[in-house]
Amino acid sequence: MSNTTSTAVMQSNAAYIELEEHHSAHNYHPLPVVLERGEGVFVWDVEGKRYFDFLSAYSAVNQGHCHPRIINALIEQAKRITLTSRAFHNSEFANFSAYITQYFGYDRVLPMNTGAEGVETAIKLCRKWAYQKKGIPQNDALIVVCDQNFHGRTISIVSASTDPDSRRDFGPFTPGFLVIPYSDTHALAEALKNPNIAGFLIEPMQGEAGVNVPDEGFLAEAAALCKKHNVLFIADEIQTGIARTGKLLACDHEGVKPDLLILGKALSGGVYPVSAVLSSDEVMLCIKPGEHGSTFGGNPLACHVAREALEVIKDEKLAENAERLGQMLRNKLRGMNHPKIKLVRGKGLLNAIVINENDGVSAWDICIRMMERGLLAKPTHGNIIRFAPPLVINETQLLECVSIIEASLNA
Ligand code: IF1
Repeated sequence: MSNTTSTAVMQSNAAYIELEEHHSAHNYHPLPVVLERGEGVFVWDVEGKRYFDFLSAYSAVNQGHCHPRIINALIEQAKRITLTSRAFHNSEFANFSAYITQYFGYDRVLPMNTGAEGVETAIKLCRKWAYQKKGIPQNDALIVVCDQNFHGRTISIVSASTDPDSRRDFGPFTPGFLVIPYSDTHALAEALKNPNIAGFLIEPMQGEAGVNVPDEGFLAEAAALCKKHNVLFIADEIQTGIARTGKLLACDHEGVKPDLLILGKALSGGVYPVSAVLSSDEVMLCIKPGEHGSTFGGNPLACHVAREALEVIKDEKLAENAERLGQMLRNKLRGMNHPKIKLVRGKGLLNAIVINENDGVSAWDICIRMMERGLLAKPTHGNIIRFAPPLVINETQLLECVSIIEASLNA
């Protein structure tokens, strides 16, 4: 109670950090900066300092912070109606369903809120299909996943994870997952010999693993193998989708159309939690009324915001911009030939550098230096730094960011 008054007078980053540290769960280790405002590629901290955002809320704000069209859609819809539940129809959901299925070329959509719920939904759809259409015996369906995957934080999803931090002391786990190495056609072909395999769940580029790009041709080969064995190819494009990698979907780089497509994050431009699973009549209609859902899934506010967020992607040609500026970023980073940079990898504007920490200067230290110089990025898996600015970034801004990165490596 007494803190309500103190929040009003506080101003420094340190004061907010201390307050949060005392009262919130310690399930994150953020950079020591407290943000209070955002616009396009920029965010501002509580002391008024401006930064380039090179994380984009893990690719949720692809359209840039507080995009005026998306915020306007939010406000306009908030004044009309926000939530009806799916016990009744709502006009925005009807419009959104028609819009998003046409946008991505699918028969049907199932809306949810968070990415993890989208993945859970895809898993449930895949299992239903396995029993009803493929004829796998009850409770025997298996889903193949990849080593070092990241699909979210629910019990079933961490059951499919290989990351000790995600799993420790969270058991017992959900059965039904089979792990193979990422980007390994041979391992997939071997796994698919098991007739109880129902689906193959994959990130077309692994985010959490430190921006892992699969070998060229792998996605196309994997999709062909799945087709051959009557196994659903399930793409988790929650992070890679919606223009981030230089195409609308990362699967588009290899002309692959997933049987189940999972979207989240940028589906709302980071304005509101919206996720969705897209699929065919054959798969989607396996779930009947009462068998799956969510109070907030498909709510009018979410649907209106998401439709505008998708329109902005097309109108502002953000996939094209990500492709062009991503090439430029990787060229500039590689061109530095910097002893601190072991490797540069990525596609579009989803990139990472692997830091050489031999001199005792860690990736975390470099992120702190970049923060001091006005650029926010976060290390992942120890010595990897992800570079993923909003896709509305322009060439001048990108070059300024390259200078900040270089100065921080040199400092
Ligand atoms: C956290 C990572 C990114 C995702 C893919 C599903 C989800 C995510 C491919 C779940 C979420 C986030 C969540 C965030 C950290 C983050 C992340 F480093 F852990 F891997 F982005 F790179 N599929 N990714 O990337 O979506 O339920 O969170 O909406 O702190 O857990 P969600």
